[in-house]
Amino acid sequence: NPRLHVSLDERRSSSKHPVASRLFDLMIAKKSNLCVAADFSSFDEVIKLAESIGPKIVVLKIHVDILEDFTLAKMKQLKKVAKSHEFLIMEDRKFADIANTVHQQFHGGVYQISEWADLVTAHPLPGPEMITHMFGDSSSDSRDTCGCVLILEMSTKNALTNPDYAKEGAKWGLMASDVVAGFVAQSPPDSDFSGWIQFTPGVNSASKTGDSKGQQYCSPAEAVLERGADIIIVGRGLINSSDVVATAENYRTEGWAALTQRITN
Ligand code: S5P
Repeated sequence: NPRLHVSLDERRSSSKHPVASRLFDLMIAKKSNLCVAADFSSFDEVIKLAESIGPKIVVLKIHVDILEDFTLAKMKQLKKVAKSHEFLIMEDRKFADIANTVHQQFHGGVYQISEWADLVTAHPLPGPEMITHMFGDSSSDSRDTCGCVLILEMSTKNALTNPDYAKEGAKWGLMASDVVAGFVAQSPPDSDFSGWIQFTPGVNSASKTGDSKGQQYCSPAEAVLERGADIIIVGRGLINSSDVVATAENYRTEGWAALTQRITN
């Protein structure tokens, strides 16, 4: 797949979504393709982590619905940290309903996701109309401030996201280029469009097997060189380590070296 060897500068200029362009800029400036999954139940702990590893990451991924102490005031605090350390916030909501419902889940409720998320994940399962309409009509402000990240393939054992599903989802994602900034996958998509960004979760340097509950792991180098990851998503491999800053630096170095090697080869 030629897309894998295109420079980040070139990819930035072919990107069709402002959030994808911003993310390419951050990757280049910070020499980082690290996204950390801050899966804590305490928002204070998420903020503390973000303050310490902020300079090393380009995206902080959260699951807002596992936070026991969520308030919009604390989200404001996290947004401040994101602004000063220059990283994006991804809400891993994995929307998977009809557009009308997803639209309400995105803008409404207690979490007000559209107020603060730079990126939000969604399954292509409900079909292309959901993707096109999830943020609202084509004049909606959210289209410029938030990018959809489509879950084309999952990292788990026996996932139903087979190659046909991923291919169809990728096709729909490409048709909605004003909504979709990237995708989550375990292998590069068929398309050679290089303006969107591949996120690959299931990355852990310490565990080659998985978590005994279906999660499967590979190393940062394997994710980038063999699976096509532009950005590696690291959760427990980092957040449970005793020195998160040193661990973040290790993942950043290894991930970035692999990406540079892939592009120049
Ligand atoms: O296929 C997927 C998609 C995602 S977004 N597999 C995943 O594991 N994820 C997310 O990545 C998951 O929800 C979690 O937040 C993170 C992986 O965490 P880890 O602790 O296993 O590294």
